[in-house]
Amino acid sequence: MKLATQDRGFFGSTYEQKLSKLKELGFEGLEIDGKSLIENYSEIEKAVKATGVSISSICGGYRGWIGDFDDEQRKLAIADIGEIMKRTAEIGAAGVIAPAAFGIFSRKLPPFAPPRSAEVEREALLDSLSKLNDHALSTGSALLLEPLNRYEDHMINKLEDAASLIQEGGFRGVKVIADFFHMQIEERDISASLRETGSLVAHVHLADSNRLQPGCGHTDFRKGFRTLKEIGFEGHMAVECELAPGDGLQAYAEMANYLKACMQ
Ligand code: LER
Ligand code: MN
Repeated sequence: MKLATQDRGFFGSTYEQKLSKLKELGFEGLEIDGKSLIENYSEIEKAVKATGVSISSICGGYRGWIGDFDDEQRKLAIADIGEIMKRTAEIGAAGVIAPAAFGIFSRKLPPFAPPRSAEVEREALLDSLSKLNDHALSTGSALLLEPLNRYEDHMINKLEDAASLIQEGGFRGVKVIADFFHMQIEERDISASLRETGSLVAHVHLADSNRLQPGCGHTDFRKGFRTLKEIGFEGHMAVECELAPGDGLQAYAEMANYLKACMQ
């Protein structure tokens, strides 16, 4: 298992500066968005070669959502992610992360009932996943399907929701990303859910229970990491969190020490 993080302004302004700073802090990968990957591809490729730090994964940087209510927006998401996947495979990242949607509807907030039936939503998701599975297989990349908590999405909240869609479609190019922040809200037992999802878990997001940096909340990372090891997970775990007030670089140095201790 390797540590990665999403980008921060204080890592530097060029990709070589960013990746060098991450190496110094004890991280092995950087998660970036798809637009940045496409627009800065040759700079990023050079920086990866020069520093030996990888681009772990791609998150965001496309239009619409794969489960968008608006069919035109859903098609844009499929087309954009397909384009991003070509570069994702080339740079050696695990895949492109996509939730069903982010922030378009929550069953826990008024008006409580989404505009489409569960059957229609599932059909739309299966259609998007089938097309993205083809893109993933033809580019050698993967779609990393991300369950989000109930306040951010109403379609895929648990690891088993993502796994069930993948299994129904037999999508070999679609995997699951397990985000500790969402899991501590949605899963009854994080370790049991990780075990059940098994080899479909291809990427991880890290934030503590309050979405601050790991070590600033009450999530049991030691237990979760032990389970990830048991199921043979060897990918990147990318920090995606808010930072408690204070010096950012200092927070990153402490976080790296804390996470490494939890991984032992
Ligand atoms: C949003 O809360 C989140 O976890 C992101 O990774 C969405 O892709
Ligand atoms: Mn996430």
